Amino acid sequence: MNQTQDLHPEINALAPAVLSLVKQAHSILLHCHPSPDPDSVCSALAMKFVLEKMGKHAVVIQGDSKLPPAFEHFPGAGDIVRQNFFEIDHKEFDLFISLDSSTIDRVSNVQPVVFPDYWQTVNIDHHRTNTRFAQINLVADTYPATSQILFELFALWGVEMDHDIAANLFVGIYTDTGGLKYRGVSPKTFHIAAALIDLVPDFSDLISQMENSNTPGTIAFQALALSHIETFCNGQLAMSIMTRADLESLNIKDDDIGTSQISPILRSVIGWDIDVVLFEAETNKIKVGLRTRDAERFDVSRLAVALGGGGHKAAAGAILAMSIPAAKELIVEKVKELYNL
Ligand SMILES: [Mn+2]
Repeated sequence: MNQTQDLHPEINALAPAVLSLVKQAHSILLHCHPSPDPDSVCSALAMKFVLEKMGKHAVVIQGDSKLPPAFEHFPGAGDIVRQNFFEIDHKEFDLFISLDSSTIDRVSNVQPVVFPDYWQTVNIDHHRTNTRFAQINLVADTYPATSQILFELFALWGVEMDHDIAANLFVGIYTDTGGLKYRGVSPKTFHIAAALIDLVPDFSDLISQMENSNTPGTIAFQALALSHIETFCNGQLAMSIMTRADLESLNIKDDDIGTSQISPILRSVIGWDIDVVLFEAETNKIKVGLRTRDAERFDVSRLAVALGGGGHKAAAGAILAMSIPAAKELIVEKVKELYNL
């Protein structure tokens, strides 16, 4: 496998600087982003294992959202500290490594995040909308997963892979690529996945446990989402819109909600070029998931940025502090403006 040839220049250039910060550090803080996906959680867990191999003290906090039950089988998940950024003692740490987070409010959106001046900070990510909010920013936006960046970073650091590191990196890559099928997946991604599963003979169980952790509420959410679709812009924009009252009437809990389970169904419809899943997480807190069938014509990361969020060309998101009708109106207006619909 020819890995070094097409290594992202930022990985090559910044690997030594990040390693030297790690070597100087005593205690390192890692986090999961709000509404974490496996790439967020698994890249943090893989990094934690690597830091511990180097003799460092490292802690992963779950951040703003409760760890989904489907992620409890990931190696090391049991040690994730169930606290957010503002519930921990910042003085216990001297290095912060943010993973899979494009903006500082992906660390927490409970209140504005300010890093203590005695921290060194590193931001490793693959979102094209990354705002480079840390001291060292390693952003490889052509990579399909943060976990793939870490695979190459660890190789440059000379880390010896083991089962638990490899299992987390594999799950991160597998899920962020929709099972190795999304754009951004290259022959290299398959080579890396193959190298990882060499160390993870139980990979099929890991994926199966994760994919088969639905609750009756998950299905209720899916049914609700699919029965609340409205289309706009000559049918090219499809929105699934759910109010707090809708969710409460079916007793749907936070754990039951996974917008990613709805998006592939919406995206599969011919003509629905842009898909939005929009629900009221709390009063005046609207979570918005954005997807498209055609990432070249309808780069939804632009829409996400226009809404104050971020993401990738084909998958992005935002959180809006407004009512459902206002959010709906704003999204339609931005879609018309950005894509001339
Ligand atoms: Mn990711």
